[in-house]
Formats: sequence, C-alpha cells, structure tokens
Amino acid sequence: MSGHPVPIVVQNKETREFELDEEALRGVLLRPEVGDKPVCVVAVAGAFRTGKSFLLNFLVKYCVNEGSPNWLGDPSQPLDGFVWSSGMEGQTAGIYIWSKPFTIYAKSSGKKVAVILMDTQGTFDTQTSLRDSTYIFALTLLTSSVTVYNLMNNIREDDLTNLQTFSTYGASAQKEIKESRAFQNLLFLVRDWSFPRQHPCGHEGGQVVLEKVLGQLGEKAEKPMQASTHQRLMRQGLRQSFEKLECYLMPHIGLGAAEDSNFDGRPNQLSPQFVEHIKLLVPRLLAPERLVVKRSAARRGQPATGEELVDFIKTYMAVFREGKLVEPTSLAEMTARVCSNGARNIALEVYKNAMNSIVNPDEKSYETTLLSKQHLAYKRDAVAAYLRENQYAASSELFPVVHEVKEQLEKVSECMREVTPYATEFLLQSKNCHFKTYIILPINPDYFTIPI
Ligand SMILES: Nc1nc2c(ncn2[C@@H]2O[C@H](COP(=O)(O)OP(=O)(O)OP(=O)(O)O)[C@@H](O)[C@H]2O)c(=O)[nH]1
Ligand SMILES: [Mg+2]
Repeated sequence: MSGHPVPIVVQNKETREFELDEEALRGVLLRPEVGDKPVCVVAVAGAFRTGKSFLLNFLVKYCVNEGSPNWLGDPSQPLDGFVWSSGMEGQTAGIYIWSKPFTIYAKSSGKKVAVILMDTQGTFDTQTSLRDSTYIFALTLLTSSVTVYNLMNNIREDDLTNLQTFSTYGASAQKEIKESRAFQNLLFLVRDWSFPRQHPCGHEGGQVVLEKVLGQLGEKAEKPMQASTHQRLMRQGLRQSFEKLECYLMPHIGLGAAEDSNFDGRPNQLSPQFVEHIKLLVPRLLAPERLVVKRSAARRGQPATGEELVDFIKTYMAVFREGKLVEPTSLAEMTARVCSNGARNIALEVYKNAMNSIVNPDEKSYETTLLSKQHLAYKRDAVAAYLRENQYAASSELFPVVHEVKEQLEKVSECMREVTPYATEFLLQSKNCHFKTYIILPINPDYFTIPI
C-alpha cells in the first residue's frame, strides 16, 4: 500500500479539546509533489459505524492505481488503508488524511491537482457529544472541496437537521473571519439504500430522491406536504449553504460480507451490485474530469494551495477554540437560531424590496422626511413578516436569539434618522448585538442593500 493514514486533528484525552498536529499536517500538505498545485480535498463524514473508512479505502485504491480500468485490483486481496473494523465501538477518532497526496491531471483546468483524502470521526457515537460531532463535521465542511455525507438506508429528517446544525456552526466561523462563501460540494451517500424498487441505486436515482427530500415541502412538489416554516427554511438554508448538492444510492455490501466475522474487505466477498456501484461511484469523485478543487476565500475563489489549506485548518480551529461562536448546546436551540435567522432574512427582504420600490434610479437625492415616513411603515411590515415566519418568536426566554433579531430590525429605524441626501453608509454596532448592520443608500437602487 502506497501511504498510510496520518492523524492531523486529535482529541486531548484530558481536556477533551481537539488539537491540531501541525507538523503532521505540514508533512503531507507541503510535500514537493503538492507544491503550488491546486488541492482537491475529498472527505467522508457522517454517523459512526457506517462504513466511512471502508469506503475511503476504495478511493485510495483508485488513486494508487491511477484510475486504470482495473483499479480495483486483485479481488481476493483484503481492503486496507484507513483503519476500519467491524464491531460496535467507534473506530476513527479526530481527523486523518492519507499521507500521500495523489497528483491527478485535471482535464477541466488542464492543470495537475493534488488530491487529499480525509477520514473523520463518526458523529454521535456513544463517546461523542453533539459539540464534538459538530466540531468535526463543521471543520470537514470548511476544509474540503467535496464532503461525502454518509447515511444509512435513507435521507431522514434528522439527517437534514444534523447537517443544518453542522453547517450553521461552520458558517458562523466563516463569518467570524469575514468569509461569506458557501461550502463547496456535498454528496449524500445513502448506504444500504432501502427502496431500490422505487428508485434504483446509483446517481440518477439519488438525484430524484434528493429532489424529493429537499423539494417535497417546497413549491416544486406535486403535492406539497404540510410544511412547517422551520422545515421550509431548513431546506432553503441547506440549498443556499452548498454550491452543489448531489446524492448517490448504494446497495448493501451483501449478507456474506456483513455476517462473516472474518470479513477483511476483499472485493470477492462483497455483493456484485455493491462492487458495480463502487466502480461507478469512486470515479464520480476522483476522475480527472470531475475533480473539484478547493477554493481560497482570501484570493477571491482562486484554487487553494497546500500551504493555504494548512492556514485554513489553523484559522478555523483557532476560531472554534476562541469559543466566540454560538455553542451548539442543543439541536433545538440551534434550530431556533437558524429558523430565526431565516425569518430575519425574509423580513429584511420585505423591507429592502419595499424601500427599493420608492428609490428612483434617476434621482440623486431623496427627501429625508419621505424616506423616514416610508421606513416606519415598511419596518412595521418587516417586523410582522418576521413574527409570521418565525415559529419561535413567542418563546423569547427560551430562545434569546428572537429578541436579538427583533432588536436588529428596530435598530434600522435609528439608522434611518441619519439618512443624508447622497450615497450614505451607516455602520451600526450595538453592544448587545453580535451582528453589524449596514444600510447603504446609493444612487443605484441595485446597491440598496442591508446585509446583516
Ligand atoms: N451494512 C453495511 N456495512 C458496511 C458498509 N460498508 C462497510 N460496512 C461495514 O461497516 C463496518 C464499519 O466500517 P468502518 O469503515 O470502520 O465504519 P466507520 O463509519 O468508519 O466507523 P467509525 O470510524 O467508527 O465512525 C465494517 O464492519 C464494514 O464491513 C455498507 O455499505 N453497508
Ligand atoms: Mg472510521
């Protein structure tokens, strides 16, 4: 086997904090074969004991054999590489990467790309708290260009809720370092897909299932289900959080493999359907024409290098460590926060559209009194929209975020008092608020924005 797994994020047994082994990370990412090539990071994350490390070893095989037609190799050879095991105890702890970056000539860009394979600690094992699960998953989303979200049997509502929790936490770290890009690609990988008669295994079936799951509560559904605001906003948020969402449905590995206590991963013990789909799935992630390079936020989306990836990981871990982010203390609180934020965005959209409608692009000045008057009316509409859209608005003691958000909307009016005739920018920083509020009233209404 060419290479071995290297632990780069390790949990300190005493403090329970995750720590970066920077030397180990640099030892891989600063190798001469990486140089200043763009990097592609393919990570597998998701619930514990669901075959993540097992799958990654097929990705290693594909890279080692350079995607040759016979890349799966001798079917009687055991599967090794990232440590995997049967049994019920969680196996992978922290984050590992493969010691050897693989150089692949990416057809789309005509450049060589260094591929990094990443294995992660399973979420929600008996030893892993919500906090740790969120930490690992969010860090994975932030640092990979493709995250495989490994699921069992189906895509359930709680899989979406968990993903929302993890991505919200990751996004708040992006905000903290003034990065506002969405995460890159996410592939829902459903293992042991339960309904192959209804939707056949593979990518096409997966896309249909994903559309159903993400769309069934939205406008696209033929018969929209009774959707709570939270469910709609969660789906909307997930779509907006990723550049690309895909799904692949995998068949079961076969009872022979699953029930044999001596199973060592050799392909000839796996079901032929599983092997067939492994041969289709792996090139979907790693074939030269499909590689997705990690992009650097600091350089306006240019491909990131190994050196930059080291910096990302260090920066994000530092942001997490500083503890300024909202602790994901409970899923309910997190959900309330996301729901409130979604409702806030809707409310601000209501306000922005209404104000845009009265700003004349040819006018170079605005009547302050007119704007203030309209502002008061539109602010009322926005607050009403916020309360209507937010199912948590009533329980403010339970979810203080509601209070914060309402306060922000109120603050808009304070800013408006200072409106001047020309392009104006206000910066509001409330002591009690985590967010900055800008109001920009330029000549062109397209720029009339209120990002919060
Ligand atoms: N049913 C089923 N079992 C699988 C599949 N792939 C692998 N396994 C089995 O799942 C068990 C766990 O595999 P691992 O790769 O160690 O799982 P993991 O998700 O990395 O586990 P943690 O690192 O503990 O989170 C092994 O016994 C594999 O044989 C699959 O697609 N379906
Ligand atoms: Mg594992």
